Amino acid sequence: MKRLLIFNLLICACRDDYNSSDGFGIDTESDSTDATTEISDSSTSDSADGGSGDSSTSGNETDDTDSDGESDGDATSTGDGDGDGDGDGIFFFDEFTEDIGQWVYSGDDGYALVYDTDGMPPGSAKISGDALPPATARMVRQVDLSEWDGQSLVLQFDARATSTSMATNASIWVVDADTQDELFSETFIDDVSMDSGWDHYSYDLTQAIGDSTAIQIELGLIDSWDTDWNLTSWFDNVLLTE
Ligand SMILES: [Ca+2]
Ligand SMILES: [Ca+2]
Repeated sequence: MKRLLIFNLLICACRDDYNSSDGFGIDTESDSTDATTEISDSSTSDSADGGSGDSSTSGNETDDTDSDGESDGDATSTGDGDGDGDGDGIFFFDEFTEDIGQWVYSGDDGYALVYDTDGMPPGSAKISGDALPPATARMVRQVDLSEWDGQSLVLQFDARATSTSMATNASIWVVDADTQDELFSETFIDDVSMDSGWDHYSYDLTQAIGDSTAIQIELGLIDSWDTDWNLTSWFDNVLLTE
């Protein structure tokens, strides 16, 4: 609805300009100058937001104020509601090309979160270590949902887990960042043997989020054994979209 309103407003602004020009009988030469100016504005605006990039908040804010009303695509992409202002519907996409980015470790001291060269392609976040039960080891990333429109929220990632027994496991938790209430959890690699290999996982979190305005995405493993089974998990291509 928000996108439609913005688009309609831009169309109205454009029509008003057109009608007032006709109404005041501006001559052909003058119209031609206006048209040239508008084309010039349009061109500048489009190049400023980088075309496919839409990479900066300032770029879209500039587009919001342009009155040419033409279809540069920003009228529909500005209101994507993901709160980061880049108009692409992506909250974040972590490929771990160089480091673990904004993820932080949370869990038992016996485990640690580090950057690793394994991955899909190489470069991932790795959790490994050992602890006495009950213990979890998680990598956590906070997400601001205050601008989210509530329509759709999907988390995807690639994961691999290994151990030296049948204890290989990996889990996802989604937690309200303000109350720490658990909104969703699932053990998606559940006590399998040795090496799960890389696989892709996708979760529609739309219903689970409720009215939370900030959440934590948590990915990790559960250590339920006194024994050190060399539990390790890797995560790559973590993508949250609306
Ligand atoms: Ca990677
Ligand atoms: Ca253990």
